[in-house]
Amino acid sequence: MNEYEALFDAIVRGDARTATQTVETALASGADPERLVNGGMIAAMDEVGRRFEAGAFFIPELLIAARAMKACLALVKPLLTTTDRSAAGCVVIGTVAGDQHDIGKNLVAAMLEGAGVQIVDLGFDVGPAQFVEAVHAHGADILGMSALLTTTMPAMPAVIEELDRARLRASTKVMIGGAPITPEYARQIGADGYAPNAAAAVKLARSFLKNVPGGAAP
Ligand code: B1M
Repeated sequence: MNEYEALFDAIVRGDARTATQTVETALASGADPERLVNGGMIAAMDEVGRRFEAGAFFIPELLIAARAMKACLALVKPLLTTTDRSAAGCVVIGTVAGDQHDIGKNLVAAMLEGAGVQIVDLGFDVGPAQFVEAVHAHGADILGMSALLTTTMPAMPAVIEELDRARLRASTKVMIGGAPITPEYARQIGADGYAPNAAAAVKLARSFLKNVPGGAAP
């Protein structure tokens, strides 16, 4: 079993100790942190989701797998730095109201931070007022929302409406993501962009920050 398979296996089993040891050993022998995330960790969470859907896993298995994933993510987070750190700007980010899934959002936040962006992470189950107050308080350039449940997707347009009411819509780019989100949905609710994964989220944020004074170079 190679290091990616070992990591995949440990996370699916919810064995945080083996998973973190595998990450530490792999990093010490020069493994690419992004490959560990994409090749081992995310693939493992997808498998956990499949087993949950098939009725083979229940909430406790989801929780212990998520705990193992988070412990591994904490180890690679400081290493998720892009070589180009010129994307100055501020992003307020959170998972929308009613939704507790924060692993993907944390990954996006870590990658953005690694790209030199200031991150205000509001956590999960974040309501419209909290998002908008944070944008106002930090003078954020971008508001980022994550949703993993089809039932919490409608919380996204509610945040955009609140931003509009606070007269902050024109000065704030809105980017969204999460497993059930599509580019069509982003267009439909009037978001400025959608990213399917953390690397694409960094690209999208950089494209928005091009026009910010002191932001990413064109
Ligand atoms: Co839940 N869950 N869960 N869960 N869970 C899913 C999402 C589900 C698809 C599982 C399934 O049935 N196959 C399903 C949703 C079905 C649907 O809505 N159609 C589901 C369900 C049903 C539920 C509950 C309702 C179960 C129940 O109680 N009966 C419940 C809801 C609780 C709530 O939120 N109110 C629930 C609970 C949980 C746990 C708490 C146990 C745990 C979350 C722990 C945590 O996050 N702290 C959990 C988990 C772990 C999952 C799965 C297995 C894994 C999610 C994950 O972390 N993926 C998930 C199945 C799956 O997705 N395969 C599932 C890895 C992560 C890196 O990917 O989050 O997609 P992802 O993020 C990606 C991209 O989407 C993108 O970039 C990230 C990195 O590449 N992205 C963005 C994300 N946010 C972005 C923002 C951006 C840009 C890109 O810009 C701002």
